[in-house]
Amino acid sequence: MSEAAKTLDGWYCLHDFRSMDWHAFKQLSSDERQLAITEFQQVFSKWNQVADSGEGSHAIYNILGQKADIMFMVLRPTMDELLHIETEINKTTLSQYMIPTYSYVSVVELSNYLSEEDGDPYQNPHVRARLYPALPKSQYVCFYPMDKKREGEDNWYMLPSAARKEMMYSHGKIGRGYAGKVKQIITGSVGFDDYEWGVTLFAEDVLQFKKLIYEMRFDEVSARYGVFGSFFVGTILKEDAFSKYLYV
Ligand code: 76R
Repeated sequence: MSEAAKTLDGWYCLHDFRSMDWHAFKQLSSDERQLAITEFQQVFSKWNQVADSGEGSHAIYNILGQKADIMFMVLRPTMDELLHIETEINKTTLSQYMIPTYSYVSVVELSNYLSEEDGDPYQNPHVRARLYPALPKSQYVCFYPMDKKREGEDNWYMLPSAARKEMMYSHGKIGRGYAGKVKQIITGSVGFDDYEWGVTLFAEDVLQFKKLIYEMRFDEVSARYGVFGSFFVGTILKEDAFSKYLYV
């Protein structure tokens, strides 16, 4: 048996995708629509209080294309809090006009391929900043789930740890070439959802997602072992623009 990668695990993560049922929403009077928006904004203000106290983080994006209209990405110290948040969204009036289209459950993950440090990593401020991240307010987001292949000769999990380490070094090197352009958050989902990881990327220039992901496709770890789910790309939905977005 090859040695399992060791992971550090941070905040739990829910990616919750919804599509607007504009037809149904338009049937409401403008007063009813306004009430639904105001009620939903109260949910946001609770999330903001949590974020301000450093007990979690969230990001809200408009998704382009027909897979969804809105993505809520929420980070919390426990999975139970995410369950509470999902239920809270579902109980709002606005959610009656939103169709759930996809969701992803995972936990912020750092693996030990490139860093073998002394001491308790959970006490290291640099590590903590990555395990419990305040999500950036970048203009664009890109999310997709992925696996590492387990097929015949191409089985990531049968490789000796030194071989995986070498490939992850090359992966990290490409990634670092995008420092300052793309911020990535890797969340682990083995045992939690259908793929093994969620990849969430943030950038100010949407084209950098394509450039980074394309470059990685030619790198062995992605070229040989990467298996990808659906891609979602979107633009930030700032809270002050929320009622404008919902104006019909
Ligand atoms: O944690 C670190 O920053 C150290 C290096 C590193 C690890 C261990 C790293 C760097 N990644 C790691 C792990 Mn990554 N990453 C992806 C994708 O589309 C594709 O081809 C793959 C999707 C992108 C775009 C990306 C970006 N990475 C992982 C893992 C877990 C692997 C495992 O445990 O087997 C996955 C699934 C994954 C996938 N990676 C980086 C980036 C970027 C931009 C970096 C540089 C980060 C930086 O140094 O700032």
